[in-house]
Amino acid sequence: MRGTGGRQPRERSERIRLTESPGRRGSPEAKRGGIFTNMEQSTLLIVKPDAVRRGLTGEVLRRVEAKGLRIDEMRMMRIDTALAERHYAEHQDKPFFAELVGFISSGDVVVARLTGEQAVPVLRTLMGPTDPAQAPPGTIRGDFGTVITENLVHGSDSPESAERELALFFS
Ligand SMILES: Nc1nc2c(ncn2[C@@H]2O[C@H](COP(=O)(O)OP(=O)(O)OP(=O)(O)O)[C@@H](O)[C@H]2O)c(=O)[nH]1
Ligand SMILES: [Mg+2]
Repeated sequence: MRGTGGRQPRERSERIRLTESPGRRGSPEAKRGGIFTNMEQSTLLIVKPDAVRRGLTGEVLRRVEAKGLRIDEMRMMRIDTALAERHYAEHQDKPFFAELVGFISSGDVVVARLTGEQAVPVLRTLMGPTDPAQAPPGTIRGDFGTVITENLVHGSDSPESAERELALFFS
C-alpha cells in the first residue's frame, strides 16, 4: 500500500504539469478537456499600394491562406493622410515618416483581418524583414521587392499593435 500511496500524488502532479505545458495547448486532448483556450489571435494585413499596382494582391492572399491563416474581413480602400499618420504614429519622429505616409496613401490598398494560431508572428514570418533587399527568398518581401518603402505588405508587429490597428480599420 505504501507503494501505491506514493505513486498517486506523483501521477497527479505529472498530469497537471503535462496538461499545462504550452506545447499541448490547442492539442486535441486539450480541446476535449476544455480547460485550455486556444492560441488563435487576429492581425492586420495591408497589401500596400505597390503590391496592388503590380497585381500581387492574389499572390499575397494565396500565401496567407495556404499557410493556414483565415481571412475574416477584407476590403479594398484608399488610406487618407490622417489615417496613415494614425496607423504609423509610432514612426512620427523618424526621418522617413513623410515618405511612408505619402506612399501608403498613394493608391488603393487591401486591408484584411487575419485570424489563426499565432497569426501575428506567422504573418511577420511570411512577410520577411522590413528591407526587401535583405529579405530571404521564400518571403513576400524577399521574393517581390528591392526598395524599403515599397515593401509590399504591412503586418502588425505584436498582439497589442494588432488590436490598435484593427480598431482603426475594422470598427
Ligand atoms: N526609407 C526608409 N523607410 C523605412 C525605414 N525603416 C522602415 N521604413 C519604412 O517604414 C515602414 C514601417 O517600419 P517598421 O514598422 O519598422 O517596419 P515593418 O514593421 O517591417 O513594416 P510595416 O509592416 O509596414 O509596419 C516599413 O515598412 C518601411 O517601409 C528606413 O530606415 N528608411
Ligand atoms: Mg511595423
